[in-house]
Amino acid sequence: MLPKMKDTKVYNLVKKEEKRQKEGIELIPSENYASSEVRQVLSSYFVNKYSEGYPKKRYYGGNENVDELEILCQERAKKLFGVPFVNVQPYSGSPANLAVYLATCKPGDAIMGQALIAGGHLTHGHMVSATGIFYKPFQYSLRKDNVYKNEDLFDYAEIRRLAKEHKPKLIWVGATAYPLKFNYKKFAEIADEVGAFLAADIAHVAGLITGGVHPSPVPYVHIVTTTTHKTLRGPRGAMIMVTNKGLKKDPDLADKINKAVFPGLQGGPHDNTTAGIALSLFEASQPSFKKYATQIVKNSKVLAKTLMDGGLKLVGGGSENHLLLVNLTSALGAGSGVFTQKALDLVGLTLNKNTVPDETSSPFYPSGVRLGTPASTSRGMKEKEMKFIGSVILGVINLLKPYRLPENKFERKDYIAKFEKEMRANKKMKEIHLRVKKLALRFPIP
Ligand code: DSN
Repeated sequence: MLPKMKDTKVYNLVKKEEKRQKEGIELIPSENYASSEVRQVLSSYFVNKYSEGYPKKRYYGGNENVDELEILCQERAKKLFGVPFVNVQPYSGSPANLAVYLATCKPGDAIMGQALIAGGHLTHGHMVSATGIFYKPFQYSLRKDNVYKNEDLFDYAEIRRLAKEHKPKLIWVGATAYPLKFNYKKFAEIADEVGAFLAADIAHVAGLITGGVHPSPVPYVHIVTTTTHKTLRGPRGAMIMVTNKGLKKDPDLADKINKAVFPGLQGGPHDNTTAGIALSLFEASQPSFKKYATQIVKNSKVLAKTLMDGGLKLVGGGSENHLLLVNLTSALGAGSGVFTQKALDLVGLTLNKNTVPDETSSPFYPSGVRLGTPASTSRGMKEKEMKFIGSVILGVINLLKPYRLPENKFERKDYIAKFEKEMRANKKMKEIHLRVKKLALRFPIP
């Protein structure tokens, strides 16, 4: 409980956000609820400390407790993921990934990663990211023939061709919008053939890996990066791991990663976050976490089936992890992700509009939505609730049938404002919202 504060403005915003989270259902697949213990250590006295450097090698005094904490956090991460080295200081996923470039490449070197539009991440070489500005990206996409089948969606022949042609120093495997399991071995064969470092960005699936329901990239890749706040359910932060294979390729790799994080990119680590990560790694090593990870996938599969039975088209023909990517083009037309996101927000279901691999619209007006089950599963929701959520989504989408994204770009803003006004006034939407709120309140957040 937050005590009353003199600064009523910040206090009221915190309370409003608390109400929003409690009364709605979070379906953004990269979000989750950290435990109340994790939130408590985030506001512990560790928030006050400066600790540039690494354990036993700091630039400031008074770090005896921080040293012990960071070593504890490292040991837990190494054990949980089965790696010989970890850096737990990156502020979040993007700086962690940039540190990997600093450690393995020189500016201008060729790199490869999954294109953003095909479900990759900005930091895997998108042109607007520092990773696309300072390095030379060659991005791979998904198979061109059919991305709606429940089959591995990567075109390995094409990835191999690109790798052989451009000889990248670094190849990324990992995504932010990919609903199936990764075949890390196949990526490793390609990286090894061209002598590239292979880095797995497991931010989305880290909790599924530690929970034993998603394959681990550790035997196949040289480097692993992850955020700590997605399926892993910790505070907002990140880690970079080096595997035995990575140390074999370059015995100095761990040292290079450390130097890239500090002093290469960052200043003092956020010690309160290190405390939160250490605590969440403890939580993730408990048997209950395996059950949690198993339930995330069960829920995702039920939600996927409910939506597909209702006529929606899902990338990957369903879901094998925590995430679903829906193409709304046949249901609502190209560019309809924005209507779906806004309407579902109004009934208390939060998800995000997203491009689909065969996108015909634009990233700002994409034709899909991305949703997932990590947060709702943390609240204790199971298959029954997923069927309900799926039916709500189908019901809301049905109400959106009369709306189409105007072809004329200049008409879009006014059209969407009018759409929102009509949706807010819609009686059925109000009824659905009440039902969602009733369900949400039955499943408290930590
Ligand atoms: N923003 C994250 C996501 O939603 O997947 C990726 O950084």
